[in-house]
Amino acid sequence: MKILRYGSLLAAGLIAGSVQAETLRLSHNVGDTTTWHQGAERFGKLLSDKTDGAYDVRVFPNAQLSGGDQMRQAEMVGRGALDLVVTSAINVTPLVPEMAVFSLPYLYANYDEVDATTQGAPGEMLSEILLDKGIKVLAWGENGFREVTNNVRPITAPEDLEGLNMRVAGPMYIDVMNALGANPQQMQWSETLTALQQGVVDGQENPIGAVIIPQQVYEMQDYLTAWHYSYDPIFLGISTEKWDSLDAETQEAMQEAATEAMAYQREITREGTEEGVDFLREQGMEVYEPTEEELQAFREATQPAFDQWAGKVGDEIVGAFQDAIAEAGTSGTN
Ligand code: X2X
Repeated sequence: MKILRYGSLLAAGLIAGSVQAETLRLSHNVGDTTTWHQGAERFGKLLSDKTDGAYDVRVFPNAQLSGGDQMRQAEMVGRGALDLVVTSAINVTPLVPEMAVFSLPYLYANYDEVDATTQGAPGEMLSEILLDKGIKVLAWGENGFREVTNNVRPITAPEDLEGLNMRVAGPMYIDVMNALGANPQQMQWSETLTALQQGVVDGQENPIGAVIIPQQVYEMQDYLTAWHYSYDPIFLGISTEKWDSLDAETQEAMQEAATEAMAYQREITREGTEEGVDFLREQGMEVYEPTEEELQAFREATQPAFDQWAGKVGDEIVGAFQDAIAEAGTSGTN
């Protein structure tokens, strides 16, 4: 049915000599070497294949379409000014504070726990809220566990962060860094590499596979601590205005393309992260992997920020996440 329909559309267009794919614009806020970008490109390819070329997705990196403002993308998609977005949860917290739930410090211990929420009912709760804001979440992907890097000293305990100038992405991380005694500064990702290079800030925190390696953060940072302090999912979303204008078959093709593309994106991100620590060491970074006791010290130090943000998210959502996490158990690997 689907093939027939697009096939006949295509044939009609060919006869008329006017086959015009509809172009959809997709915005994301990291560079074109990242797994975010690869996931977005894969989505475009799959959508085009599944609709016999009726749709063409143009991927714009580095938040170009929102004037370099990574937090504005979600709001723009919400009001239909952008068709599609790939962004991470933390970027949506100014619009939807509940999105901070995923990134609460030390909420997750491993990927099994992550998947029990992003790929399950708890993730749906957030999708529902986003739908009310005009954003339909098609699928969840992965930015990853955010690891801290800096140029001053190895970080093995909360005290080591004292006085470091740290670039952070969003409001919750300001509170987390303050709890740890650092001097946080909110900055666009697109401006961060230059800021690190010029020593405007001492450090930053981002996931290894999705961002640190593809964006060559190791070229400008000496120390990394794999403290897994906060998880950050990404999602592929479409404006509800655009979604509602599509017929059921196109919606189905798009949903399939998104699900497959984000599964691929999660896979390559996890692979990149797993191989990443060795790679970073080869590049000359000093990588520190904290012991369980050391992690506990970071967990305790960040507890006030957890409590404060759990309050903003609300008991119902935090409880649903914690229940799903408890059920997933702690037997997985990180
Ligand atoms: O800005 C960041 O640090 C990034 C790329 O991880 C996010 O989009 C939150």
